[in-house]
Amino acid sequence: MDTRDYLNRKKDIVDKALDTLLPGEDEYPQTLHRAMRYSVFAGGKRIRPVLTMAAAEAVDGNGDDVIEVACAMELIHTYSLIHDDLPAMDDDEMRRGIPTCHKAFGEAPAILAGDALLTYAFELALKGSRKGEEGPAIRAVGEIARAAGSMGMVGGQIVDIESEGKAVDLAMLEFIHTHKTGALIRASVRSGAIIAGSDGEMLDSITRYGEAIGLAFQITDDILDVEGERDLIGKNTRGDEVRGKATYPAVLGLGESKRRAREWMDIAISALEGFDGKAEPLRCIARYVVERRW
Ligand code: GRG
Repeated sequence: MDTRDYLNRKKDIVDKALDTLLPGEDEYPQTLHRAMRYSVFAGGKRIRPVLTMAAAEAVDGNGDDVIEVACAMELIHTYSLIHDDLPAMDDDEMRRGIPTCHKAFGEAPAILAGDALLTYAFELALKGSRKGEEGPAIRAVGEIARAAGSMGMVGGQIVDIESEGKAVDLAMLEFIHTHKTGALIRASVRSGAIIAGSDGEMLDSITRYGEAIGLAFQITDDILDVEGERDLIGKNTRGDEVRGKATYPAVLGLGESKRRAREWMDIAISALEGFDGKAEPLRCIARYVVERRW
């Protein structure tokens, strides 16, 4: 299977859907809608929505049927990037190769654009979920909410901020990574699979896959911050070191971090052992996650 071709095709579907689903730039209040669209269409790999679609396909569903939920995952992700870049958090000037939302629009519009993306994501997820059975839909949306909140991404973010400049052990580092990044990736695959009708052992396997690639993804992100190319990544590198962030390279060194990223990739692929060819995109994405250069 040609991974790049698959990712590009799905990214195209996601981009078109986002364009249709998001309020237009000329829709009142324009500043807010422009800021939302600015960050959503600044680029981005769309890995979370593609995972939602690929997970639905792996359990014999149709990727297109979960498109709204897939888009909702990307909106939550984009909101988190906008807020993470704010002066009160990482205070970053560049994201996805262009000035960050607050640099382009000001702090208040950036905060509100993030808020609006997060809330719209749930409106969208519910709308999309209503196409299928009500039970799985409600369950999926509840899981996305939990993954985004204090027990998931936001919880990981606060621990990450509080541990800046402090000595962090591996257990704490894994807590940060599994919550800050892993929770949303896990929810991306689980929501796709749940809405496509999956449950029981199959869903457990998809969950193990999601948890493993979440870790592989964040370890690779840490490695790219050390040795990636700024122009490819679209933001300044070495930011983690400057801020004294808890990262795998800082705790374990680069070599061991690379070994662990590959180990989690293997665990992700093994989790799909009982699946047929329809899970091939998920297997390819697991490899892509650690081999990517941005
Ligand atoms: C709740 C404010 C708030 C933050 C949550 C997501 C996050 C925590 C912070 C963003 C900074 C960061 C490095 C997070 C780790 C997750 C991550 C690797 C984000 C980048 O995701 P990609 O590579 O980005 O998928 P693109 O631009 O391709 O979508």
